[in-house]
Amino acid sequence: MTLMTRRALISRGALAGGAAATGGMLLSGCDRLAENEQFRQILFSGEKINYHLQRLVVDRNALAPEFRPDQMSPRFRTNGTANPGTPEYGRMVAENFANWRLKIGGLVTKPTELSLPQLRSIPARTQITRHDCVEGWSAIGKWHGPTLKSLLQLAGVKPEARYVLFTCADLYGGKPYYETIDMTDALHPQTILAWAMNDRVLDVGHGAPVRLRVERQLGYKHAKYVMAIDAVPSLSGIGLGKGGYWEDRIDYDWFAGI
Ligand SMILES: Nc1nc2c(c(=O)[nH]1)N[C@H]1C(S)=C(S)[C@@H](COP(=O)(O)O)O[C@H]1N2
Ligand SMILES: [Mo]
Repeated sequence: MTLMTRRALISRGALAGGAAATGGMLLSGCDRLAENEQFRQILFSGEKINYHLQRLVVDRNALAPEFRPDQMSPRFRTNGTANPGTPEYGRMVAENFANWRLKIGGLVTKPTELSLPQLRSIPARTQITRHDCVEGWSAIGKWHGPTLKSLLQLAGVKPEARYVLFTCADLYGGKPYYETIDMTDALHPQTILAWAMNDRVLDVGHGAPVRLRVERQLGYKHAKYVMAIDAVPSLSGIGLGKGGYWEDRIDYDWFAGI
């Protein structure tokens, strides 16, 4: 719904700007629109209103549907980065992530680093959920890992924290992929750092060694290859300030609630 509305707005804006409204419009139109700061502001303020409206009418703590094992998709495709491909990541894979550490920092009283065995020893949740990508595909998979809430508590998240930032191992234009979620989603019982998928250790394609599952949000919010988790007071100063790689880049909604 929201995305369609915003796409409709985007295409109208592109037409007004004289851009061709066909085929590659979305990207080329958006690049042009990104230069039109006033138009960006209008879109962004609309998104803020939409976010607050959704918060009023939607129970943000409601659970996403969970499925039975026989409903799992026989194939779960990968999307976006399927291998970060950097020398650093290549080394981590070769070492079976023995020297990988998950850094939990920002607005916390005890900045924490967890090895993979440590992360795997934390009580975990298992959930079979549907992943919905904004590009129009869905898949049902089984995910297993500790809740983000338990990790934030471990590090002593401070009350001033309003968002959680995920920094990933894969680079886009030389910089790590990043995403943010608010505290409602961060503390949601189905928001987990998954280290296993479909009863196997998470593979490289789906974000090894850990990836976020934030089940009330669209696919691009589910950061793969998570290296660092930071509790932050606001979104300003992160990337271009809209809270995520795609949000900054092609105006995807920051709030991608489903
Ligand atoms: N680090 C990172 N996380 C990412 C992406 C990415 O490119 N890099 N793509 C996102 C998108 S658009 C989707 S739909 C899902 C795809 O997850 P999958 O590859 O496990 O299907 O990961 C999301 N998380
Ligand atoms: Mo996606």
